[in-house]
Amino acid sequence: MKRCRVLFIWTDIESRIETGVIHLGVAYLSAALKRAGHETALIRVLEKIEKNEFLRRVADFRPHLIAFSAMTNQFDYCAQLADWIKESFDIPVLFGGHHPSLAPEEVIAKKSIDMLCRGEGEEAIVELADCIAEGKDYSRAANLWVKKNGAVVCNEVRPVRANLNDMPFMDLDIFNLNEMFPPGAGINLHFMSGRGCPYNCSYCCNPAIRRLYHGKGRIVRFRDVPVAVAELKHHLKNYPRINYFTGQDETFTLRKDWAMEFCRRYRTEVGVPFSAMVRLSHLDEEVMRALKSANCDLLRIGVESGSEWLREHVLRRKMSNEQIIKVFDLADKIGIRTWAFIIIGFPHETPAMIEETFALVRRLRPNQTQLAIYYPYPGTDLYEEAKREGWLTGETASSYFEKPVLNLPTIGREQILDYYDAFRQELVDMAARKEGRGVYDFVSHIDSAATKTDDRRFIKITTFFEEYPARFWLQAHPFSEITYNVDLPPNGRLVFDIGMDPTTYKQPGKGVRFEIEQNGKKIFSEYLDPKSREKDRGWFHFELPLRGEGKTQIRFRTMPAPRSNNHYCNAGWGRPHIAV
Ligand code: B12
Ligand code: SF4
Repeated sequence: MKRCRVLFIWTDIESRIETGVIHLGVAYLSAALKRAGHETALIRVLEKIEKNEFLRRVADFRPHLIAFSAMTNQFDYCAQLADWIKESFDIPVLFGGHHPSLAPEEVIAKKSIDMLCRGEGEEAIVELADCIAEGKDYSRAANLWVKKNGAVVCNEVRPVRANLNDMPFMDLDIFNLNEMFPPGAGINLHFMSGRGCPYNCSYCCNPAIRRLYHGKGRIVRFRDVPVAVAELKHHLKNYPRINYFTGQDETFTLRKDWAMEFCRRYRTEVGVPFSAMVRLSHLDEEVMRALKSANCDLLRIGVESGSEWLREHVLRRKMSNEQIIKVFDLADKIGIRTWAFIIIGFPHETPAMIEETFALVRRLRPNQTQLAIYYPYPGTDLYEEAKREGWLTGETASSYFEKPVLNLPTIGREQILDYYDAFRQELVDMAARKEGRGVYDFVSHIDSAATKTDDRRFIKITTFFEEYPARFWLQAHPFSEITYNVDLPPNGRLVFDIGMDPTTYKQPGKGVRFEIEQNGKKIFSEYLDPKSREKDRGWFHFELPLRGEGKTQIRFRTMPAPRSNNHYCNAGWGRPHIAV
């Protein structure tokens, strides 16, 4: 059989995700395609890309099929890339992922999108690639919506794949992990052991996906523990630099017997630290102790709101604040770090409810908190309500950290943003204190700093999993200048790392000069050129004594090497903070 060359495209524009993250969907789809004898490659777009550069990369692979994976927030940008492709090449363009699955009419209406896949895509994309390779008609392939002769053929999804045990393990080679993570650094690998969730939270896509598969089998599935563990061992063997696993199953402990068995096996057969996402109602002391003994050092827990009324009546998550506090306290007692997911700006939410959320988080004292602004995802119950009530504005956002997109009668958009900005800073300071990271965390005060960049350049905060725990970094695309006015404690030390985004190492250009001034006087200057000097690859740690106390100005500056093409030149200040 002939081979089909499938080129995946995954964009991640301004969604503030960690650099060292893989796409599990693409990893499994690529594995399924390779097992069927096809070829795959991936273009990962992390910042807006120039048209010619993008088209050159597409042409390099000579694909027979272009496969976009698109979540709602990234869809507009993906659609633009699809337009560019169609202007230059005659290659079929397929969209898959949550947005095409749950908003298929909107997606298929785009002129440059030839077809979409709803739901899980392994079988569908293999069938499609087989047909393309053999020159056969694929318009009747289950899960696909295909444009044909001016109409759209809408095929049903195929039955749920009941047995996850025989799926091939993720294809990690497609991501170039060794380039994503700088030499010498560990790799944090994301994994998932099962699929589906039985709950009905009104803001989440899982119930909508379950509805898509109504009558097609049970959507909640777990792989057998030996298989799930075997996959992790397999990756560990191929990538010995893996020193952390991040669990992405949303309800890892849903089946207690499964979780207990996983912990037992993981402890003896894998052992490297890992984190798990868990639903509060499935966390008792026994499970938590088992997780701890298996080397789970972080539990990521959905709290969402501090208002019991909102949780029960709007979010459909009936649990008491007391129950939540008990779980976080227990984690503290057992010695597992905690991460709380929080969202503000929900329909029906009032300022008083947001205050309740903040009060609860202050009480929980999580090690990390992810604060998001509610975004309505098509197909979810809350989205449908917002649509019915006329709260949708038609605006979109490239991430759920950007801005509210609903006009709600209970709270204004500006007010949500004010709460968001104020609390985000408090949260990073709270985390810094709990994790012992000094007295002033520059990352948390970025909004009050004066920043300066020029035209296409930016300063943003990202988390970067070069090693665990994740480092926050101020990512700057030179030239950049960030000026803080700090109330300096006596004997303060400035603690920070410098480095460049490893994904830029192989790109054209040169290095970056990093400078720091205290009250206008240069106290630090260092040049890194990891593109041409191996020894400059990685993160470099510094601690500088700061003179004086009280009102002090600290300025961080990054500058590209003069006269060099430094389009790819992201420089980072790794977790700068003041310690005493
Ligand atoms: C892990 C995870 C992440 C990770 C990894 C993201 C990634 N791109 O893989 C991180 C933390 C980085 C993340 C970030 C975001 N996430 Co997220 N994330 C998840 C989570 C918990 C699991 C996803 C997963 O790995 N599933 C397992 C794999 C195997 O499934 P899959 O990726 O869905 O892929 C399957 C199918 O969708 C399909 N498929 C997917 N792509 C394609 C492409 C083609 C061509 C085909 C044929 C099929 C296909 O086939 C795959 C295999 O069966 C889900 C919740 C969930 N249960 O799905 C939320 C979820 C996907 N995330 C969500 C969101 C909103 C985001 C962000 C936009 C948030 C933000 N910052 O604003 C970003 C976007 C990042 C990005 N640009 O990709 C939403 C998506 C909603 C929507 N309608 O788009 C979800 C559903 C959570 C929710 N709110 O309900 N996320
Ligand atoms: S929010 Fe969590 S528990 Fe609720 S439906 Fe989604 S995945 Fe399940």
